[in-house]
Amino acid sequence: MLNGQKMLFSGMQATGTLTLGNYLGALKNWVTLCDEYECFYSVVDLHSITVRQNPAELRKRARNLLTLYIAAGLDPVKNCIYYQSHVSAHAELAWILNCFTYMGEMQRMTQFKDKAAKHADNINTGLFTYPVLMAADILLFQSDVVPVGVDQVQHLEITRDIAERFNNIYGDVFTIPEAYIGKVGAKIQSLQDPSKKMSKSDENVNASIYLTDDPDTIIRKFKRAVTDSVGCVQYTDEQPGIKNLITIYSACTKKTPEEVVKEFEGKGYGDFKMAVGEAVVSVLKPIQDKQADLLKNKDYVDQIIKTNAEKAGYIANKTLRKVQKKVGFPERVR
Ligand code: ATP
Ligand code: LTN
Repeated sequence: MLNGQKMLFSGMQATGTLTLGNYLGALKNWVTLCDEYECFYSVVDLHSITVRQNPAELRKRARNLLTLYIAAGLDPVKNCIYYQSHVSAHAELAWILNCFTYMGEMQRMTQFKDKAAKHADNINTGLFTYPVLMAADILLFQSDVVPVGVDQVQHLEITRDIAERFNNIYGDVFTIPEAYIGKVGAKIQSLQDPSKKMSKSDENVNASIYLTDDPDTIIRKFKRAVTDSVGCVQYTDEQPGIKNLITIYSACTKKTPEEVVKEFEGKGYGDFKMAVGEAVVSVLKPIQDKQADLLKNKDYVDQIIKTNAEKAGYIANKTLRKVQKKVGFPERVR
C-alpha cells in the first residue's frame, strides 16, 4: 500500500513498433486503473536485450514508448512512468530470485520456447531467465495487481510461485500479485491469420495495425483483413476473422459484441471493415498527435524521466533492502 492505495505494476518492451493488440490488450486498460491504484509503468529495457538490439534504435524506441504511455492517457504525475534500466534494484532482485527458481520451471515457459525457436542462433541465459526478471519487477513494488494480456498469465503464475516459495522460507516479504485481464481486447488476433495473435514481430506488415500507421494505411489494412465466405457479421468461433474485427470495433467504440452484430445486421463485410477502420483511426489519431508533441518537448519529458526514476527507485530499494537482509547479506554500515 502507498498513500492508502493498492499497488499496480506493468511494463512493455521497447522492441518493434507497438500494435493495436498492445494498445487494446494492455495500454488502454492501464489508463482506467490509475484512480484505483498506485501505478508503476515501466519501459522494460532490460528485458529487451534478451534479443539482440541495435543500441541507437533501442534508445529511440524506449523514448517513443515512454512518450506513448503518456500520449495514450497515463498522467505522468499520477502514474510513475520510468525506464527499468534507471532502477538497478530490478537487476539486483532478479539475481536473488534466480537462486529461488528451478530450471524445470523456466523450461516450461511457452514464451521461452517460442522465442528460442525464433532466435535459434541466440538462446542466451537472459532469455531463459526472463520470467525471473519479470517477477522481480512485480515483487519489488509489492504489487497487488498486474494488468497484462492473456499471453503473460503464465509468467504471472511463476511470479506467484516464486513469491510464495520465498515467503515460506523467510516470512511475509512479498505481496502475492494477481493478474488483471481487461474484459475486451485481451487478445487481438492477426488480420492476416486470425488463428495467430497480432504481434509486433510479425514479418507481414498487413497482419498488424501499428500505432504509428496513418489513417489511409489503417483503412487499407482492414479492407485486406482475412475473413470468410459466410457473408454475415456474427460473433462466433466459426468466423474467427470477423470475430476479431468485432472485438476490435467493440473495444474502440465501447459497444458490446451483441450491439455490434445488431448494428451490422444485413450489411456486407465491406461496410463493416470500413467502419472498423474508421473507429480505429478515431482512437489512434489523437494519441499520435499528442506523442508527436511530447517528442518535441524534450525538457518536459526529461524531467518526468528523472523524477519518476527517483520515486520508483525509492520504493524498489525498500523491498530490495528487506530481501537482502532476509537472505543474510551483511548490513550496510551507515
Ligand atoms: P512480440 O510479438 O514481439 O513478442 P508483443 O506484441 O506480444 O511482442 P509484448 O511487449 O510482449 O508485445 O506485450 C506488451 C503487452 O501487450 C502485454 O501485456 C501483452 O499481453 C499485450 N499484448 C501483446 N499482443 C497482444 C494482442 N495481440 N492482444 C492483446 N494484448 C496483447
Ligand atoms: N513480459 C512482458 C513485459 C513485462 C512485464 C513485466 C509485464 C516485463 N516485466 C512486469 C508486466 C509486469 C511482455 O512481454 N509483455
